[in-house]
Amino acid sequence: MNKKIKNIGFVWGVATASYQVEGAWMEGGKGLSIWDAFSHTPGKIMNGDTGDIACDQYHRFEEDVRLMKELGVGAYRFSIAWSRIIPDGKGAVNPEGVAYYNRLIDCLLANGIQPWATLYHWDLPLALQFEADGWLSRRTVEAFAHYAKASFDAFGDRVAHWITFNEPWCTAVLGNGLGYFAPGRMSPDEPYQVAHHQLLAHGLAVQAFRAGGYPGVIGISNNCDWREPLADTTEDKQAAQTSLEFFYGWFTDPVVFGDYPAIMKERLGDRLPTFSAGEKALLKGSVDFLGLNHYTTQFVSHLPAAKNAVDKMAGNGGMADDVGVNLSFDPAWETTSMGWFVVPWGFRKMLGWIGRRYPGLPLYVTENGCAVDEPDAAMAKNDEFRCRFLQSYTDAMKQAIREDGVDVRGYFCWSFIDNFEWARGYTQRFGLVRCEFDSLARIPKESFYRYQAIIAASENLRENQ
Ligand code: PNW
Repeated sequence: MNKKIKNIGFVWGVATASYQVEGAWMEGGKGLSIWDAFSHTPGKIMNGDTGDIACDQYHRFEEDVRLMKELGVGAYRFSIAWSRIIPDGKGAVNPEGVAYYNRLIDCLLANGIQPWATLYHWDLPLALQFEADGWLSRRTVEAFAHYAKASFDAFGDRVAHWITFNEPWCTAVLGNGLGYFAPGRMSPDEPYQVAHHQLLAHGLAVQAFRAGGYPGVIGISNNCDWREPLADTTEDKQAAQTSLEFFYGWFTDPVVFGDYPAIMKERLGDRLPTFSAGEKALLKGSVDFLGLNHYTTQFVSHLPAAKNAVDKMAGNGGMADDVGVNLSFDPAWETTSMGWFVVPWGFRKMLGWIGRRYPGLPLYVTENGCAVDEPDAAMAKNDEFRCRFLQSYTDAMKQAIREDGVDVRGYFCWSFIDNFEWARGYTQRFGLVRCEFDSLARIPKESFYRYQAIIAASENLRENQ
């Protein structure tokens, strides 16, 4: 029997986020966001860098779209800055903000590139942090639903792929646990509250999307590193499973099954907020697809229960004590300039784990890529490390699709262009295209051409299953 699956499609794309590339931080009627405030706070960002100008994509998107077309991608994943659409977070829509994304979306479509819009990539309107305590409050949940509906109304006729939240884990753990990202708070319990409110906001946005009858599909982009058991023991295997449930499961179980993983409820007791019956129903099945942002792998071993969460917050990924695991790595692994380990087989295993836990949902890799130390344009143009990274990770993904049968439908490289890398400022370069941050010139790197070749060679990726 012919088992060929024809025309199911596979999308190759590139990704960015508003605060990291747009610049124009006080233009077009935009309100301030928590990242504007955070980056302007002394000591928070390496070298005192800010996203005030970034890659200036706000003014240069036409050039960027031209380069994307040359690259051969079928989709561009960007994020909408909430504070451009609704400057104070909850009031009237700003027509100039809508006009900017209309220009971007129309330019993409005119060049045959599908716009994939993320609603929240961390740049919360500052007014909501001041007035409503940000994601600690239900008022922010309601404001998000209002903003999401305004975006669907403005762009839903042309944007067929929506992502509600980018990596709510980072907002929770890095923003409200370790204080490393905006809003810069340090707490053992706030991550769970902030996570809870982001999940409810996701649920309300999806409800509005479905009720509104907009064409297209909606999902969420959750990040997860692979966790490999250190030893082949029941305890370490259980530790790896627990670790993955506390990471990807924390944000994915609720939107698929309607509740948190049982292990989280057991471990955290009343530190973990609970969903009412109505909220469970709202969340259950609230994604048409899953997104995975994946960067690295670590080993996991069992750690006897430790209760001292506050003292140990900064160790081993922050929540290691709640999770009850110890993280480690193989010194032979190569690292990126972020210090992240390059382990393509971990990516393959990660995709398999998601495919088994959440069967029936299409999976998109909404971010994968690496930072390389590229002090000058000549070194950037010769980014052999990134070429090898992309080749090995996309090869691992192809194995997951063809050999393990995982329903992966697309891959987005992070990132299209070097950009503002959050707390690390401009010290980390993730782009296929170099950005000269003084002249704002764009220079394609060797990896741009490698990715172009990977795309060209993979036209029928899903055909022979
Ligand atoms: C993701 N971690 O961030 C984001 O979605 C991007 O905006 C970012 O530029 C990219 O990955 C590279 O960092 C992450 O510490 C930041 O585990 C930190 C972590 C993971 C993802």
